[in-house]
This record gives sequence, structure tokens and C-alpha cells, in this order.
Amino acid sequence: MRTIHSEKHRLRAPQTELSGGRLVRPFECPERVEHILASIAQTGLGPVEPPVAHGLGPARAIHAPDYLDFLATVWERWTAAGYEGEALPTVWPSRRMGRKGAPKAIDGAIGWYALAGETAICGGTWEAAQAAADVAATATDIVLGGARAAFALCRPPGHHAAQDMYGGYCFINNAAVAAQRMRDAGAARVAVLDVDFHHGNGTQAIFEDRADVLFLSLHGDPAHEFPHFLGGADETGVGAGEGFTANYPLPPGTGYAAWAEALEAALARVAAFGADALVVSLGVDTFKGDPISSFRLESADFADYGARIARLGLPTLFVMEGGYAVAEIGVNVVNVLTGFEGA
Ligand code: SP5
Ligand code: ZN
Repeated sequence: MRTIHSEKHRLRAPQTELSGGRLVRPFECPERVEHILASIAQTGLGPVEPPVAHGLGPARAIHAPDYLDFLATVWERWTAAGYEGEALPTVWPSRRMGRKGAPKAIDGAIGWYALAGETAICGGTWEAAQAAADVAATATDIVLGGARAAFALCRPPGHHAAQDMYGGYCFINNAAVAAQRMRDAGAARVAVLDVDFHHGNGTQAIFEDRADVLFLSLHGDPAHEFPHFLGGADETGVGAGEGFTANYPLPPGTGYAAWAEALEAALARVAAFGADALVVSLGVDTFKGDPISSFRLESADFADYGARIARLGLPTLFVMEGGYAVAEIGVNVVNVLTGFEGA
């Protein structure tokens, strides 16, 4: 399997994450990618290639223009305001503060576009996010060109980013870029299967009112887990998209038997939908050793579920999302990909 990867991910190297009331070293760090590349080399998964530059077209197909302008300028505006730390929101347009459109001041604008406050913006974030979108678009084209599968080694991740919201370590929704690109290239029906520990709220928001993209997510129950406000089993789609969103919230401590049961239910939905292609939002924060998550998957389980996904027989794009047990992230990711290839 071919992997697409950009060294520009390193430009996203924040020093801070707001966690439990403290500023800590971010869980979503550049070393994650180095471990994945090492495992790809060690197992001989296949070549690792740079992306083709696509400009902002693929991101514009799913994100709002004012949001992309904000991402492009936030760091410059933050430093121009005289702030010395990384960019973090302190105010939000909360329930009793309804208004339309982002305020002029960067302090207000950053809260307008943030869905969560843990994710610090630093210089280089926008360039890295654009490179990740290029990675997704380039890998999509490999699958559209007839490959059975490809791996988009995106960083920063994307599945929490909505049309006009960043957070949860995400800025451009790489999986949504891929799914939309498949649609635009003529795939009539695309399924996005999100196996990251966290609910893919951004991807759901982008596709919830559409019947051409089926979104399915297995995740920690939002009653307990980030992103807290979305991901319930009762969210099944909106308007024309009713019946084309499927959530599988699972309790803290979920092990592979229960997880795999939910996966089989989701795979049956993909098959019944008659998808022409599959995008997998691949987060391995379901691993038992993940520092911010609560599922109990073992490394061998990742290979098993890669094989189950392969049994759909669909052209498949894997898009990297979360996974914060850095020492094991490479083995867990490559186990999914080799499990898929060996099936
Ligand atoms: C892409 C992705 O996986 N994003 C996840 C973002 C989660 N950020 C907030 C995490 C808060 C977790 N707090 C749990 C502490 C456990 N001791
Ligand atoms: Zn996650």
C-alpha cells in the first residue's frame, strides 16, 4: 500500500495544550508521525511519497471561506495583538450571547471559530494543515486511479473540524476532503467510517444533511468523552440526510469483543448503502495504553479489524486521525493496514 506523507507536518509543533486546568505538552505531537513512518519502513508496507500541491480547492469544497481566511491569518493577528503565548480562546458565543458573524478583534474571532479550548494555534499551523489536506487529496487520487487502498498520513488530524470550526487538534477535515473529492470524481455513494476513539463531530456536521455520503462513527460515549456535545445514537441525519448518519457510542472500558460487534453492525450498514468507495478515519486512540482515552484494544486487535474492513471489498482510503500512545502508535496503525492487505 502506498503512503502519502508531507514533512510539513513538523510546522505544527505547539508547546501547549490546555488539559485539566494546566498547560501541558500537547498529546498531538510531531513524534507520532516519526513512529508511524518507522513502522511502515520496518514492515515494508510500501512506498512513502510526498503529496501533490492542490491549493485551497479541496478545502474550499467543504469549509466556509471566512473560516479558511481566519485560519490563514489567526497567528499573524494574535501576535500583532501583542500576545506572547500560543493562541487560545477565552470567550465563546455561548447560549445567551447569540450573534451572527465573527467579531473583528482576534480575541472574539478565535472563540467564534473554536469548538474546544485545548488546541493551541502556533506559527506554522496553517501551513501544516494545508499540507495535510494535500496529503488527503493526493492519496484520494491514488484510490480513484484504481488502487485497492492508500494511506493518507495526515497530521494535523481532521475529523473534529466542521465547516467553520476548529478544535480537538483539527483544522481542515482531511477525511471530508477525501470523501467530497471521491464524489466530485464520480463515485455516487461514499461511506466514511470513523474508528477514532472520539466521535467525528466535524465530519458528521459536514455530511449530516446529505444522502450521498454515509457517515458512521464508533466512539467513546459523549456522555463521558470529548467532544461531549455530539455523537449520540439518536443522531441519524438531518433532512435529506435522514438515515445516513450512524453513531455507535460505547462505554468507558470497552474491549475488542464489544467494539468488533459495533464494527460489524457499521460494516453491514456500509454494505447495505451500496457504497462505491470507503474513507476510514483511522484513529488508534482506542488502544488500551492511550493516555486520554478509555477503550481497551490490544495491538493485535488492530490487525483483526483491518481484515474485517477489507472484507467489504471496497476501494478504501485510510486517513490518519488520533492516537496518543506514541511508542505504540506505529505498530497499531500499520497493523490495521497490513491486516487489510492480508485479508
Ligand atoms: C483527533 C483527536 O483524537 N482529537 C482528540 C481531542 C481530544 N481533546 C480533549 C481531550 C480531553 C481528554 N481528557 C481526558 C483525560 C483523561 N485522564
Ligand atoms: Zn481521537
